[in-house]
Amino acid sequence: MIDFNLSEEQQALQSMAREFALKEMRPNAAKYDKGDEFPEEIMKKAFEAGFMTCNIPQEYGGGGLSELDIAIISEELAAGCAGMFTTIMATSLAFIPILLFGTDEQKETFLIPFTKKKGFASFCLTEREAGSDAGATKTRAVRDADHYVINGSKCFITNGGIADLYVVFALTDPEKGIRGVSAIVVPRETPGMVIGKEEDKLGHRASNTTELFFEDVRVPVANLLAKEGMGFIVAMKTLDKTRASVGAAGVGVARTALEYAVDYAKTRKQFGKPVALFQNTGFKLAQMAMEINAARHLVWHAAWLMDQGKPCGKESAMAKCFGSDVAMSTTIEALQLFGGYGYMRDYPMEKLMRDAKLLQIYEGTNEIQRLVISREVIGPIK
Ligand code: COS
Repeated sequence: MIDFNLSEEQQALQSMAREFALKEMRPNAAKYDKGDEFPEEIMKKAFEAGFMTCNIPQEYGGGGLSELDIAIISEELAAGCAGMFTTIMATSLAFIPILLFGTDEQKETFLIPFTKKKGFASFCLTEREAGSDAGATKTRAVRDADHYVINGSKCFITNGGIADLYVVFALTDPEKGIRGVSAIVVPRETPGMVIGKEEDKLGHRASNTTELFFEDVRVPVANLLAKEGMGFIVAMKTLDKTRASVGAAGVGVARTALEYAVDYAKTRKQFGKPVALFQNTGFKLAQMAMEINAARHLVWHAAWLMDQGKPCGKESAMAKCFGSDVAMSTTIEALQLFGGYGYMRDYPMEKLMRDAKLLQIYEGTNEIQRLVISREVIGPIK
């Protein structure tokens, strides 16, 4: 049975997230886009509203929301400000390896504190030489009695400078390559954790992105997730789950661009009439609306598969890839519709376009998404 109705609870969540985005995020988006200041107060309110911990099960004090619920919220928050959304999403991304592979004790130790007090977390996979080729990790974790000693570095880490907890992917057995990577939880206060420079980014400027250095960072073996050598699988399974929410963010960014474009087209007059009455404008708006709807359906389908416990790697990659491509094309077209005004910082269009770009890059570039999809589409070759 197919049902496109949202439940009453989902409609309430959607309204709450939309109100938060419109009241707290959107009016402050331009201010934090300058990148001089972190939106601490807004994040505090996001924590109080439950957005930061909504993917943590209720038994550990979180919201216990379904993937579809999270997709609905993600669209709304990203429609408010993609940079602020990224801070929230990156925190829940780092919870997922613990949720999927942690023991009960690890979940209690690492997740419950986040439900009691506002905090941020970081998923630390990418390195200078290990971006799309995520298995090429060089960071080392060497066993020393009942500890691991971690040395190496990570780059482009969202929340790197503000996180209280890091999930770090490091080689425990270099001989084994991809099968020698392990996932280890590192609390912020561990000696040897060095925060590198904060990146000056094109978009998502309300979010914090840094390098990280590990200098003889000692953590108990109890912080290992799953088993030694399972780190790559931990990372892949995590990304399978989270990529759809990047697609949802793409829908949110594109939807905002369309809303602004429709308003502008109805009020901007040229050649004696509103530009919305020119067929070229109408067709462009129709195209945007069509693609946004298609992207949302891909996102919701991927989320639904996850909620059913069904395989979702391909569908999650499709949702991420299509949703972020739609965000890019919609923001470019919407900016064009604004003409010269669209190019000016006084108007919201150029920020939306800059924000859309990162959605095509992070959590696996769209080229990687196409690789993941194509491998499944083609299947084994004899
Ligand atoms: N779920 C479970 N297992 C998976 C998996 C998945 N989604 N994807 C791969 N694996 C397993 C494979 O089955 C394989 O296991 P075996 O060795 O037992 O056969 C192993 O992992 C290696 O997989 P594969 O051969 O496909 O690895 P590749 O090096 O070809 O890389 C890609 C796979 C490119 C998909 C991966 O490196 C990737 O996703 N890169 C992008 C990383 C990324 O998203 N970075 C963003 C930063 S994090 S925000």
